[in-house]
Amino acid sequence: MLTKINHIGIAVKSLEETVPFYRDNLGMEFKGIEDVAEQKVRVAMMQIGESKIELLEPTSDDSPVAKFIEKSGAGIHHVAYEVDDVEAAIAKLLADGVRMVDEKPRHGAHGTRIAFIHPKSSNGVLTELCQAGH
Ligand code: CMX
Repeated sequence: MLTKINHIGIAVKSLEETVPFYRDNLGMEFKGIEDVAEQKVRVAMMQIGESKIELLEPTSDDSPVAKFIEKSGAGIHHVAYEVDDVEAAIAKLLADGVRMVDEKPRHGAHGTRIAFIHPKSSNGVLTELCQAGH
């Protein structure tokens, strides 16, 4: 069902303050910033080899990422796994009794279709299913 890790999401207070560390100190390639209105976040995608780091800045106080930073501070927020068919993956997990945040796919960054597994069902790690955009 899962084909590889698509990206690791990291919650940050400010992209402007954080991107230079990943780009200049760690030497990752900055792929640009995208506003994901549906998720109330601004996203900077950083590329390192075939792996990606997604920096997430909340755009409003009621953003899930704002709530996360308030409770836990900035840091690793979720792990995203790539799937070929996000609907099929959701259906399999629901049939297995796994609690989904999203029972239907939502729009993620870069044209992806995403769905989150609730952290209560994945041992405290917010887990994202991510189907690449076409
Ligand atoms: N990792 C681990 N646990 C998390 C978490 C995270 N990132 N975010 C929330 N939780 C935990 C909370 O600590 C809380 O635990 P307790 O009940 O033990 O206190 C529990 O989950 C519920 O959290 P909440 O914020 O009080 O309640 P909500 O149900 O409103 O929100 C969640 C939780 C996961 C559904 C919400 O944060 C969410 O929908 N997240 C997904 C959306 C998102 O993060 N989008 C940005 C990514 C965009 C992209 O990749 O393109």
